[in-house]
Amino acid sequence: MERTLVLVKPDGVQRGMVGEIISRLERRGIKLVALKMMLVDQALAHRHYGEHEGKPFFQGLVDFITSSPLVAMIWEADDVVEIVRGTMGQTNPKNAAPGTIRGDLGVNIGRNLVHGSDSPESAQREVALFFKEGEILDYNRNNDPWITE
Ligand code: YYY
Ligand code: MG
Repeated sequence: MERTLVLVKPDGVQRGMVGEIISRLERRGIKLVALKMMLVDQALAHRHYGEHEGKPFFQGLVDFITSSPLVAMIWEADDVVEIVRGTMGQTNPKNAAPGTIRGDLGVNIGRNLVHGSDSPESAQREVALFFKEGEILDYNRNNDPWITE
């Protein structure tokens, strides 16, 4: 089963959007298998956003993501990376479709509320950065047959 890392970034926590964002993902039908609130340090921020090192927005991004607590989660489903990216909307909330998290709740690319891994490979790497295997739970949901055939 595919997994993805989702972060409610510091702006989402500060704005009281944690419940709203989790609720949207829950309603989609995907399964929550790990969740914690944490303060990300510089080292983790650099590793998580390593692909963006050297870009003009990198330092601002690291400062922002380490500035205040965030909520880290792992969600599970077939094709969950693609499903979550769709529910999040485009990177820049200005261009994100209405009905998506970013399109409904944000206006600025540097305050886009949520992170979701961009490929199954990134997801594996990011899940391992944020969670120990023992923090990821394996359980059944009785309504699964009503969500996927
Ligand atoms: O995966 P996603 O979050 O949608 O976008 P990325 O291209 O990976 O960029 C990571 C993060 O960096 C983005 O969510 C906001 C920020 N950012 C920015 O502040 N300015 C940019 N021009 C591009 C990205
Ligand atoms: Mg990305």
